Parts: sequence; structure tokens; C-alpha cells
Amino acid sequence: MSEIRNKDLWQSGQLKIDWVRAHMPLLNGLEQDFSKTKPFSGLKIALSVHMEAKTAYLCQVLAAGGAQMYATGCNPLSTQDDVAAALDHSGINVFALHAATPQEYEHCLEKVLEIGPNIIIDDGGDLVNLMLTKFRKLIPGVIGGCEETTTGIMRLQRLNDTKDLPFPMVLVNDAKCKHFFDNRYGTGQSVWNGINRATNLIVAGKTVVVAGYGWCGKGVSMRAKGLGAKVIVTEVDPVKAIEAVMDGFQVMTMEQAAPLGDLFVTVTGCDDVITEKHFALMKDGAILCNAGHFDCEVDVAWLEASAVSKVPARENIKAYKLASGKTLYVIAEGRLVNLAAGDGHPAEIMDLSFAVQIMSALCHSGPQCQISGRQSYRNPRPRGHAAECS
Ligand code: RBV
Repeated sequence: MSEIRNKDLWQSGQLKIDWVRAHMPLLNGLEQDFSKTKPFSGLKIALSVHMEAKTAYLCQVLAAGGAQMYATGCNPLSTQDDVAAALDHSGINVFALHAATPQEYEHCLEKVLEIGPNIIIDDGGDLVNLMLTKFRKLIPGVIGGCEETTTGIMRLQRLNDTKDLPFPMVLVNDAKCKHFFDNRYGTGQSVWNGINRATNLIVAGKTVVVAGYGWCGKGVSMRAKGLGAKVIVTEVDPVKAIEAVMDGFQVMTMEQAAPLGDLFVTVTGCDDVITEKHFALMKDGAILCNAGHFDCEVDVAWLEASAVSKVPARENIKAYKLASGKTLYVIAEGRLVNLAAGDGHPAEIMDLSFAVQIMSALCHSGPQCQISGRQSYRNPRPRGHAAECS
């Protein structure tokens, strides 16, 4: 039933899953419990999360709990085809293709929804959005769901405000055990891993501009400083801007930072953070990337339309030569660099995040925790497991 690029890749994917499994003790414990208690027995779960090894293991733990799993990715570039093949090989329905076109990406989301899920596990909000547009007739079968990330929560909040959210969603990102660690230390490490793998350049001595000083921006800035960069933060929220100053960073507007930066990282969750007016001010050779959930922060569309030439500079890096004669480099099409040019957050971090995710899904799984209504829910306290959250 799966739709993946190449089933023959499964052994390489299996090695990746085996490695992370050995570093995810919370999920190991849940897997053991679930194989006896089967809390998701009889329930269909549709999952849209970055399709790499830790996510594959998450799917296997939910399946060990009795869930019928239907899994897809949540970004065309974060899907790893060998991992998708290994997950399929383990008997789970997977619909995910690396470098999917927008049509293929939506098709995969449709495949996991058309089975009529009871629980939705979403990262970024695409699955819920499609459920509410193309699959409304299946809404009565949905008990509820969970949302992994800040951007998805912002989308849910808008639906909740207009009373258009027809089932409860647990906001996993709001758990302290999620955003304190995943957003800050996870993003802090994985973004630099992605940038370093993509560029193979020294960070020490470079001027790095980090746009956004939320939990993710804090982590990216802290690790840039640790690698020896001169760090400039741009931040529109005045309180967070003061926090960045107190943490020892230079804070200024993107207009002021644009001519100074060697490397730019956007991590705001907002649209159009770096646009034409900033490109015009940048140094020849500046490198740009994004770590926010969607590829809307760096205006890559403008570069695509306006560059006089665009050529690959290295795997995962494209060089845009502008009419002014300067060249700007964009990593991974402006898609989230830690997953599109790396393997995502470290296993121990995702162990914590996915344990919270599983505890949240459990809230929808049985009569012991009935929640109803048109509402999104702050993360609940887990019952009797190690993943303490707020
Ligand atoms: N994230 N997942 C990974 N599976 O390797 N890495 C990061 C992984 C999640 C993280 O929890 C964040 O909230 C979300 O991706 C952004 O899409």
C-alpha cells in the first residue's frame, strides 16, 4: 500500500533506525509498555512528521501500541527515501518521497487522510489544514490530534479563534519538555550541523546574522557564538530584543545587518524576513539559509525570478548571480536547513519530544482521558511516564 521511491533502499534506512533506537531510551520504555498494554488498539493514526529515522521509530512505537499507522513527511526535502523504505519494510504504510513536487507532497498527505484517521499527528499544520478543506466528510471519525511545532500551533490558534477547529488538538510544542530542549538545544545543534555539512566552511570569525530570538533563535545564536562567530540578532519583539542584548549579542534591524553578515539564518516563523531590499545591501558571497518550518522567510522566489544566473554551487547550495554582479548562496532552497541539509535534531532530543508527542496522543486513545469540543489544548501532564511536561 505504501508509496515510496525505492523499496530496495531499506537496509540503509534500517541502519539509521537501529542507531537512533539505541539512543532513545524514553521511546524504548514506551515501546515495551505498549507491546503489553496496546493503548492504541483499533485506532488509525495519520502522521505527518519529517520522515527520517527518529520519526520512523516513533511510528514503530505507536504501531507497537496497536495503532494502524499511515505515515507521511511534512517537508519535501526532509524525507529520507531509505528510511521510508525501511519503515515500509517493517510493515507500516508510508507515503513519502524525497524532493516531492507540490502535487506529490499533497498526494502523500491525501493518502494518509483518505483512510479516515482517528488521531492526527501533525508537524506544521498541513495535515489538519487538508482535513479541514478536502476531507471534511471524515471529520466525525477524528477523535483529536497533536501538533509538534510552533508554526503549526500558530495556524491552529487562528482556527481556534474563529471556532473552525472541529476536534481537540494537543499543542505538543507548548510542553516545557518540548520547547525548552527541542527548540533551543535541538535547533541550536542541528542547524549548525546542516550548515556545516552543506558548506564545509569555518564559522569562527564569520559574522552570523540570526533573524528571530525565540527559543530556536536563542539556540542558533548560542551555538554560533560557541563556534566563534560574531553574532548579530535581529528581532521585532522588543522584549526578546533586550534579552538578546543581555545575552551579549549585537541587536539591530535586518537593513542594518544585511551589509555586515557573511551568513544569515532566519528562524522567525514569519514571512519575508530577508527580501530584495536586503539582498541589495548584502556582501558578494553572502550565504543564506532558513531554519523556520516553512520556506517563506528568505524570498527565494525573488532570487529565482531575478537572478541573471542560478547554478548549483555544491550539493544543497545554489548560487544566484544578481544583475549587480554579486553572488548570493542559498542552502537547501530556503527550506529548513537542519532537516533538508542534515538529519534533524539529535536523537536524545527527539526522544524527549516524541515521548511528549506519544503522551499527548494517548490523551485521545481511551475513555480514561475524554476531551471534547472545539479547542486546542495545552499539553497535558503525562500519566506515570518519564516525560514530565508542563
Ligand atoms: N524536528 N524533527 C526532527 N525528526 O529529526 N528534527 C526536528 C527530526 C521537529 C522539531 O520538533 C520541530 O518542532 C519541527 O521539526 C519543525 O518542523
